[in-house]
Amino acid sequence: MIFDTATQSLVEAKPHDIARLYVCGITPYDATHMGHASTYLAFDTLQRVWRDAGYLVHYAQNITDIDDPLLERATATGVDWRTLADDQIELFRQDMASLDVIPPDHYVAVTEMIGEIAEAVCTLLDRGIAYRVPTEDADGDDIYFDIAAAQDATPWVLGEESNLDRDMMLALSAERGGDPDRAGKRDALDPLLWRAARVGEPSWPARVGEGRPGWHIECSVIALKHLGKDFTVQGGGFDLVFPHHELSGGHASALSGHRLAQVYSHAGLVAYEGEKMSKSLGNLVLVSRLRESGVDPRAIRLTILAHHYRSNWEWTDAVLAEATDRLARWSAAVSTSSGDASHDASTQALSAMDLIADMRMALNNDLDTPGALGVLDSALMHRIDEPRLVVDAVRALLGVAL
Ligand code: 5CA
Ligand code: ZN
Repeated sequence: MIFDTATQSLVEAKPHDIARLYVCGITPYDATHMGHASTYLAFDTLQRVWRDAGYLVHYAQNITDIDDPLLERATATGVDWRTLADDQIELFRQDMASLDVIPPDHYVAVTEMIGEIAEAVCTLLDRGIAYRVPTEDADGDDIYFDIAAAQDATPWVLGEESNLDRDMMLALSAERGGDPDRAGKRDALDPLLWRAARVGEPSWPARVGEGRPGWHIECSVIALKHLGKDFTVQGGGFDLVFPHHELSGGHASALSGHRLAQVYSHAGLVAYEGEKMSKSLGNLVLVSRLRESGVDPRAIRLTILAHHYRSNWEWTDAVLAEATDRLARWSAAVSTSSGDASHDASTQALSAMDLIADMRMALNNDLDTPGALGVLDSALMHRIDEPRLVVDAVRALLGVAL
């Protein structure tokens, strides 16, 4: 069972055969902060629970390696945007590996998909679900998605995923990369599909006109290509509910005639020093810096897992210290339990299989990692009959090697 943002309820994310998962990837600058790590660990847990239940998992993730914020950062720091993106992607990969996150099967950069995204924009134009808006500072037109036309032509309905009212949508669109005040649009909420080439900005030749893709269409096209339509779970942080997931759902529906995904799942946001940890505010705790300062990545992982994935929580030194203690306690407990040194052999040992069943039950209930940690905390105070089984289960289900 997992919580679905669209229906606001717990639903079975139970694939028929293969579990297909898409999680929105990084825009590669200021990687990898604890907010990123927390979101990717939430879906890593989902993948582990599916695998444990015997499903094959197909997992795709994008890299937004061309977008306004990345270009702005490159300009501000005088670094070539490609170099910035490549360095940050490499750092992200290392951080994820250090945290034992199972990598996606398809890890796809937007810049590898420009041709296919441009063709999708052509298709939407041909179907009358996209339109051109003339520009003053470019030779070609910008191209926008026509929300009203998409709702007429497809089963998709604006708001069915986010459940927000129009005023809220307008506010969030302005805040999160949209341009509700752009003149010439049919609806203020219509999102950009294709941006005509501007002087000094990277662009690619295409049938729709030289330019580069908008944000939401990238994820729709990458997900459709690698997972197909109507896949099992679309994931990301809670900041992506609107406009990003709502509109990538609209684009996918306009392209395929089907829903993007069966379940929309969102991870809560990690804060630091009182505010959402974000690149724009600069209040970042980076995985790589903690690693450099000698923090055990398993303790970082346990810090994140100690919070339910849907809760908003704050990174502090204290939560890291608690996780470091827990790691030490668990490690000591499994080695003592194996050697049986300090436990009274005459008392009844706890059954490893029962303990593992309790962990599974917690995780199957909307990925309740704090519950699973609690099961281990209390069980590991006792002698366990087969501690190796527990070590294996903690490794497989929680990604922590004791
Ligand atoms: N490239 C887009 C998605 S297509 C993007 O949002 N990139 S990002 O680098 O800003 O974020 C990468 C992932 O981390 C997204 O799923 C986002 O929702 C999540 N995220 C960002 N900040 C936080 C935070 N403070 N807490 C939890 N998750 C976060
Ligand atoms: Zn995305």
